[in-house]
Amino acid sequence: MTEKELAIKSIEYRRKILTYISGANAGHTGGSLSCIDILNVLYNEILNVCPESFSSPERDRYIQSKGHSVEALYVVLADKGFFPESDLNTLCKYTSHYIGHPTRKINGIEQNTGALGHGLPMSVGTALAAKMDGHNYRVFTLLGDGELPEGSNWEAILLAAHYKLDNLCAVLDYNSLQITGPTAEVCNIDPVDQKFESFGWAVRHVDGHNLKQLKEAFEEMPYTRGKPSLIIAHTIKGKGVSYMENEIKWHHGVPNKQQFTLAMEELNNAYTALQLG
Ligand SMILES: Cc1ncc(C[n+]2csc(CCOP(=O)(O)OP(=O)(O)O)c2C)c(N)n1
Ligand SMILES: [Mg+2]
Repeated sequence: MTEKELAIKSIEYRRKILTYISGANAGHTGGSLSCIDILNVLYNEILNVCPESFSSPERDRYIQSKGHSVEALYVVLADKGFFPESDLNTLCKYTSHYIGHPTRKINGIEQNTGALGHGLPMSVGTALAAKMDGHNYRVFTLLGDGELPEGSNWEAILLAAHYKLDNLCAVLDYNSLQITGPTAEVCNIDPVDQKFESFGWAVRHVDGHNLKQLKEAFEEMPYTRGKPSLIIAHTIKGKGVSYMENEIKWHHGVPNKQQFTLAMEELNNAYTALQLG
């Protein structure tokens, strides 16, 4: 895909995230908008996985540890053909499997997540299994900055380095906010790069909304042979909708009719500007 095509996809995904969250009257709006560029690059440029290969042992694995942002994952999986997009009209409806956190009942989803602090440990196990079984697949996982204080992560960070898992790449969606406030105030994680490095990881910083930087960072992993890779993606919670950006209330806020119209207007304008540019 060209850079422009990828950028257009990001806007289309943002419109869909808001559409389905509004339809369900529930969802994690801010965190989905903050990670969607990361998922766009992963699924359209990096991951060796598609509906036809989803049962292949050699497929790349993506495990979304910050499971609450599942709406971002749903719109990307629908776009890649894992299920019909119309399924998302049932989001969070009684009896629907499309609930507010990832579940393996949905085609394309590798692991149930949502209780924070589980995705990285499962990714470490999956990457270790590849090494032990002689498979070449890679494992990618998405962490939130507010998720990182969960103690289970730090056992996993230690073990990933111990087992030299250079087939593992964790992406930190570093939007500096979590559910109740700024991450630095709730539980500071900085200097997070030095912490990972001291545990034996190789670390890169990128602008988490710059598709080119993201693509290069993924393509160049592992940064050091024998070390797991961490991409610290500096992001903006609510990215793409001016009144949602960096606002804690949009962690799981749902736009009302007027707010939805305004958001769509902004995204439509961005779409038109991109197409003309
Ligand atoms: C074990 C556990 N504790 C608490 C929660 C409630 N919770 C849901 S989202 C969230 C904040 C996560 O913040 P962050 O990881 O920064 O996510 P983002 O900003 O990307 O939405 C919390 C505490 C949870 N899902 N799991
Ligand atoms: Mg956060």
